[in-house]
Amino acid sequence: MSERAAQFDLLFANARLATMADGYGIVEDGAVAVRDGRIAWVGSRKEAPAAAREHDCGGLWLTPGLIDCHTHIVHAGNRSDEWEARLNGASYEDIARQGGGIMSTVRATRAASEDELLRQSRPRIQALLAEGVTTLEIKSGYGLDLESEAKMLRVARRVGEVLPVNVATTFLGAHALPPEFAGRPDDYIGAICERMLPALAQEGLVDAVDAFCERIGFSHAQTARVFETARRLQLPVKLHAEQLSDQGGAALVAEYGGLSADHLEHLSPQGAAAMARAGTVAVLLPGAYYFLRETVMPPLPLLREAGVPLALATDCNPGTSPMTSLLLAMNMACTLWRMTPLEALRGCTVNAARALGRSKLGTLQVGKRADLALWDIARPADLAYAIGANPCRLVVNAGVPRAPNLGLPG
Ligand code: DI6
Ligand code: FE
Repeated sequence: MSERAAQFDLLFANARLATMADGYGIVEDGAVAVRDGRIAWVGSRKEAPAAAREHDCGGLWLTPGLIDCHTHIVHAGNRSDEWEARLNGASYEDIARQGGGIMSTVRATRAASEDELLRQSRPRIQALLAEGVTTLEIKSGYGLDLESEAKMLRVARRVGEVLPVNVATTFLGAHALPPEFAGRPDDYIGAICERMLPALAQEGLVDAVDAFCERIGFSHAQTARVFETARRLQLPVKLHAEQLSDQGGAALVAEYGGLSADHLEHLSPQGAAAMARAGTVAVLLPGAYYFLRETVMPPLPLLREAGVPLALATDCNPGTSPMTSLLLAMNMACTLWRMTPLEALRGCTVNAARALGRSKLGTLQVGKRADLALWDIARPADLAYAIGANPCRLVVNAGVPRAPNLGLPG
């Protein structure tokens, strides 16, 4: 081995690169060298350095690993029973009277042990990982008491230990009002601010803080109280904002320098302007839009005009987006909303990294974490174009290659 060879651990050679550094950032006949889990060199194969080992990419397309920046993927049970009942004519009231909806997921999640929660969540997460996802955000919000929220967040941390994925946790205690606080939402917000969030932050379980700011969730003023606590604990914030109505949530989260405002179907021009000024990312969630048969689209022309970075995510949850495919989210965003395939791919790479505040992720550039995905496609637009195909052939987590299906049968 020459002296130069020792400089790099592994060279991914003979690949077509979509670096996503600028636009698609295409490098035909490219190569990526890795050292200590980080990208150490990117360029044309002809100039590629020697490395201790070399992986021949066979002329396939290499992109940054995909990032799902908004999920509720750790939860117990599902709600296909309610969904079927509704399709057979049951009303929301019938279902609510039977204790259905979000509270049925809260009951199932509270009743599950950590092991059981992990066991049920694992196949959903593996489905994402099989499609090239290397970073995943996971929210709490189906526990709604200190012990159960801690359990969800510990399981989220364990996901990052037992599976090859980088996990960002988000505390979403202000997701729904737990039955113990019926009729007393301000008291529940008090419990979040005085007891729950400080304790969970102390245990190192919280990377960011979220809330559901909506008529059926928490008010602007209640959300602001949660954000004040987050600021005191030096935790970044994000928000489920303007999903069903305009509550001024986007401007509120921007005021707190928020990482992202998510959903945004009912965003106002003022909200978009505030996001642009603060650098708050718009995380769009086509799975929920589709599953709820929404008709008001997120205002893409407004967001583009204002210069707000656009990200996409699955919103994987049992009530409004039982979806475990980020590639499908890309297709839906292009088909339903006329996002471009370039916007969709940037939305699941560089802009999703930004929505998580992770500047070391999301592009193929020197110094970034070597999280990569290798695809058998003709061009990058194919990732958003195909419906139900999985062209992922190899995934790399911090420089370590793995089979997309983790080597599991089937
Ligand atoms: N917005 C949603 O669409 C989901 N949560 C949220 O804040 C719904 C979650 C559920 O129904 O379980
Ligand atoms: Fe959500």
